[in-house]
Amino acid sequence: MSEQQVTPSPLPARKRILSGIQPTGTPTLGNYLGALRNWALLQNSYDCLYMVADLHALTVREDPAALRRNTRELAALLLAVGIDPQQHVLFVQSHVPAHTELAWVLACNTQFGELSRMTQFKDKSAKHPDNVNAGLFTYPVLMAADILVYNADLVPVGQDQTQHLEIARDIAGRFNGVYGPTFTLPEGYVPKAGARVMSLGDPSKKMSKSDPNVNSFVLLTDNKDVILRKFKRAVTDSDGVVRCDPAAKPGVSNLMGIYAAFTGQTMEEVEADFAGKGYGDFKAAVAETVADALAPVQAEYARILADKGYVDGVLRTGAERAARLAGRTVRKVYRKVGLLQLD
Ligand code: ATP
Ligand code: LTN
Repeated sequence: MSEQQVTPSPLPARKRILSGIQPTGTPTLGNYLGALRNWALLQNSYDCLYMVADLHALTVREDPAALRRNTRELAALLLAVGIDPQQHVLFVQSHVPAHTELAWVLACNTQFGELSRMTQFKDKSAKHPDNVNAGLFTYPVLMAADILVYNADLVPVGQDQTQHLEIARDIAGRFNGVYGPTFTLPEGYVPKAGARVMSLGDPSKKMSKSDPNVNSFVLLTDNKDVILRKFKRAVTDSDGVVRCDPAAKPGVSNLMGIYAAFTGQTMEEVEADFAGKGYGDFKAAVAETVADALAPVQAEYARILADKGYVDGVLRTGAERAARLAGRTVRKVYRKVGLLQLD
């Protein structure tokens, strides 16, 4: 009897993820719930490229030494939240020149009018009226290049970035229409809970790591005492009932959203658990939950940051792997748009 040779059918190629975070300071609870936590979770189902977006950080004035320090620390923090640099690619944006190379070509295929509609541009130029630079305006083009240069299928981000994703899709679709199929149209992945964590000091604004009011955000590196204090001071209202109503009770609803994002509960379940209890008890419970969830990340962070050589090694390997993938796309795009290539 002859033995039959069974050739295993190849595993279907996994879809690809790309996402980035700016090294403009230590990440907040908003960054964690809106993006970083999902970055870690999605590693089981996708091939992931995660990037520290240092070039994007230059759109606001940064102290050079602080930017350098923040970049390495952010990479360490990404490792601490569970990014696996063996299975996936972790790198720094400026280490892969293909991003800026592609960004120029995409800029020449993006209209002034569509960039003028970006709400982040309007918000950031209002915040820094003395520095409304061209980079702030073309920011979404570089972000589109970050995504398209890897032909990413999925981009996990918080809600504030969905408009930038839309423009990336528009640019990709238009380019494909003019030059033939080139780019994958990326989809956004915005979490159900925690997509838009609001400021603890002003719940009409999103929590942001560059907010000058340090009580408006919880940093991933804040210790338990600080976390308890910040939640205690969080702006709520005077009606004293733990009930979700984002329009009438934005502060309480935001705290409930944070709590639910960690416990996995629905808003109704949170309401039921705190029925008849005051804001003091509720805020303490939110703070405890957050502090307990962050404690293991903080311990890992301290351990990893102590080994600068390890972090830099990860980033060096990551940049090489990313550059190989991205370089291919840039060569293809340069050829398609008619830039002369010598043999
Ligand atoms: P900056 O304050 O410098 O503008 P940021 O805190 O908004 O920074 P980014 O680096 O721009 O942070 O964003 C990293 C990721 O975190 C993005 O996916 C973004 O959508 C997400 N994110 C930022 N803020 C929040 C928030 N308040 N709630 C949920 N997700 C958020
Ligand atoms: N603009 C993003 C950071 C960012 C990004 C990206 C996110 C830069 N490049 C590519 C997703 C994909 C922000 O969070 N402000």
